[in-house]
Amino acid sequence: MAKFITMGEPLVVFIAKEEGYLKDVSLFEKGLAGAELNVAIGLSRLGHQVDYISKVGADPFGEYIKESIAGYQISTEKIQTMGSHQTGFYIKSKVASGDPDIAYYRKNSAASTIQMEDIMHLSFRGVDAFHVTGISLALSESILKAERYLIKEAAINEVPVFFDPNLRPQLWESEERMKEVINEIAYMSDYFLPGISEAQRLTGLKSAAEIAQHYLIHGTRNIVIKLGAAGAYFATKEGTGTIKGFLVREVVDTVGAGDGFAVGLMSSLLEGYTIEEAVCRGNAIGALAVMSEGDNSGLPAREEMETFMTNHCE
Ligand code: KDG
Repeated sequence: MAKFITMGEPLVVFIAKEEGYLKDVSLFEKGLAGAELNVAIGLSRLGHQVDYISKVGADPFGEYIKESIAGYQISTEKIQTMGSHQTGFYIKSKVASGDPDIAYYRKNSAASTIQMEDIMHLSFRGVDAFHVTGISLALSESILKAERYLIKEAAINEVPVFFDPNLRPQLWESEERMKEVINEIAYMSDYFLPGISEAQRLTGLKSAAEIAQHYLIHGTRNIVIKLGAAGAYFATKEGTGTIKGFLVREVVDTVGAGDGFAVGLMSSLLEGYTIEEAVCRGNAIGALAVMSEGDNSGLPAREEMETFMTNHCE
């Protein structure tokens, strides 16, 4: 089994139990969230080892997060607890279709204070892949600096960097800054994993093929563009292709689908499968993720994933 590193902000999410504007909802269910944490949970469910680097506040949300993470057999050794800052959370609406509304309560959170001193000692020896998302890059200048350092260290140690832009404009000071930083990291990554509308926003280009060319020319080693229900398009040095998506019975909640895709793609590649097979597994776990309400509750154990995938890949 492979060993992964990821770093980011764990959040508590309160999921609305009734449809309507968030201001009107009175019943919420508590859950665990955070893009990098979702990925860590997904990889761990498939039997892989993950080092999750973060910080939480010395508060009930921080305790809940650490206890839940330990319950997923993910080590909490690299999660610092700090008294000076709080744990972030967010609330999410319930919708009949489309993406839910969200409201963040995370400014100056404990995780946003991650800095060079917290990660400088980290070793990539024995690590098989480093996972990065655009959410952590947006949290503060100090975490951005730390992520840049780790990406360079990963490259020195020949550890592939998987980068999901996870565009969250609310977290950036401006659209320009968001595009500038995300593209800078995309050009440095081994696998860049944008959704098609994210990639269009980042480049101003339209088709997946044009977008892929743009990134490959600028230094991105491989790119996989998520096309929603249509599957995903990939471009590597060896070639390009589109892998069809899976049939989804009912879209319950789209949040976390991209994380599911990353889990499928990364785990499969690291297990030695081809890019076509890996994109197929990405599509499968993305589909499973949208059929459940929680940000990571749809991420499958290996047997469930294999059952779902049987007879579905082409
Ligand atoms: O990718 C899913 C995440 O968006 C969700 O779990 C919450 O990390 C989160 C965020 O910042 O939106």
